[in-house]
Amino acid sequence: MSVLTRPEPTSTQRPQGRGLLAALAGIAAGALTLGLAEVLAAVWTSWLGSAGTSSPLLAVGGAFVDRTPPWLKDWAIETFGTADKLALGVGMAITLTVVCALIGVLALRRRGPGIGAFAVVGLVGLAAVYSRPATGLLDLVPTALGVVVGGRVLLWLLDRVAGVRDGGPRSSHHPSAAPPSGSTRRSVLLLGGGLTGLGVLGVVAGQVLSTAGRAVQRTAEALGLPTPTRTVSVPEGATSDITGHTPYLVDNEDFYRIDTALRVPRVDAAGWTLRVTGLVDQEVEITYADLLAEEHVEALVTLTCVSNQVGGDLVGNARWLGWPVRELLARAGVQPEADMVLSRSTDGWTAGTPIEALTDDRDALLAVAMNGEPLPAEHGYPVRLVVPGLYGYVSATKWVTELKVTRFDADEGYWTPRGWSARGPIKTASRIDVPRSGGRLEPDADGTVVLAGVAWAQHRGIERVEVQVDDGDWQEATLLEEPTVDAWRLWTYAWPEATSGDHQVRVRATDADGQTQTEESAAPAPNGASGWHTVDFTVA
Ligand SMILES: Nc1nc2c(c(=O)[nH]1)N[C@H]1C(S)=C(S)[C@@H](COP(=O)(O)O)O[C@H]1N2
Ligand SMILES: [Mo]
Repeated sequence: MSVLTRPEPTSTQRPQGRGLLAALAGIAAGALTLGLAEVLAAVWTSWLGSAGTSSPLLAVGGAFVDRTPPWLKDWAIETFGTADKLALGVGMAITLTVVCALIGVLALRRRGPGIGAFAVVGLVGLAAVYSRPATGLLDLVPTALGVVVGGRVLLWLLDRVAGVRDGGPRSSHHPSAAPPSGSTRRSVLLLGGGLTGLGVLGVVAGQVLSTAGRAVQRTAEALGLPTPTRTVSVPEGATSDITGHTPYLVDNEDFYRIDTALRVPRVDAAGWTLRVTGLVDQEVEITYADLLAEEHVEALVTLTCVSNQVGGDLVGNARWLGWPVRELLARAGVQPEADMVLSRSTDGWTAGTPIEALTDDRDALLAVAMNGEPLPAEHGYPVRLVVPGLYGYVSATKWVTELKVTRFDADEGYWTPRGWSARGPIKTASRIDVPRSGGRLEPDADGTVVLAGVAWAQHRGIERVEVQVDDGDWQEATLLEEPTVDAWRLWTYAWPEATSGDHQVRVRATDADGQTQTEESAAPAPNGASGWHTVDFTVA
């Protein structure tokens, strides 16, 4: 296309190429805003020790997570599994890029509304930061500075874009066509790209600085773990050596992780305290050293997430070391009208646990160690709750700092107003590990094929597991040893005279109260999935 055949651009009719440059200007301004804010926020939290969230990215993400409806949460966990946080990050990056690009284009045409839109996005970020738990006015500084600098950069870049004459790269071959302002498409591209890169670098640096900044777990290492007054061991007969069969104890590195924390809280045990408040005779506050001085016990407890789908892997078993919660509650003196404990973590998340589950004789623990190691940061260092028999969302508070003794009609845990039941006893469930869906099994010399899996009905125990191959009769599986009713139980089933070809297998468990899992399938919301896990496979 030739410059000569086109009308001279007027103030309302600009050359097309400028739109793209303006979009780039918007993206660069947005990236710089975030880069600056994230670096400042990292410094803010580690130097000033702010307990709040000053990072605009974390704040917006956190505010979004807090408002996620149950169906979206289910879908995200089903689609992305424990990579749901990464997916959220990618989604946010795409959205922000598009919004900033549009703002750039708008600002090129109409300066006032464009800058206004930029300010509005900045205000949304500020509002998100301010809405986070434990956040004060000072936490707004990184984002506010970022927005001011980003806004200026946007104006400055737009001036360069406006100075670019139509004709683009060609003009560089004709000295006479050089733009009077001295900016060329190329120079604006370089500037925009460079500033975007700088901003992205800042965002990355912010994340690195804020996670690497503070060393944790030093206190645990210095103080050492308490020696349990009661230990547990896993009998050999609780685990199988079948390839693909879940191990009785899940390694800390492999243990599922579910929480609303976009960045794992790094809590310094030296400054940690746990307060018991609410309907108690006297408030009690203990330090980490106080806690370690108490008589700890070991317990095997299987945690389960209410979002676990039938056959899913949001379930894991570990050996926990902790002090029974009932001892601490007794010290505070629970008043008779109380029926719930609202436990709160450093990041403001809460769980509402029926008080009986914390005061009866089960091993409800203030846990400090998992499988013989201080709690990993992801699993709640320095201290978390572990309560046999209840889904994690109503019991397993990580980074716990407060136990408020209260009533179900006065308080509710984090997930309750978001569409989940106030009470969450774990439903009896069973899963097939071998074969995997679509898997292929080799029969042994006498034509037997071995199936294997796991079943759980925490605090009740597993009495029976049955499998059904194709349309055959239900057959009883062999149950491995069950050292405690608070943890899952592994099972195996040797299918004799397996015929080669395609098959389907289903599993169902019966708990020690005699209740068999229902076939009726239910989604995780509001109180846990139900149905029989079914797997298609082939026998060679
Ligand atoms: N502070 C905090 N604790 C929390 C959560 C959370 O979002 N924040 N999620 C709970 C849920 S829903 C589950 S299933 C368990 C998971 O514990 P894990 O990540 O150690 O497996 O932690 C519970 N404790
Ligand atoms: Mo959960």
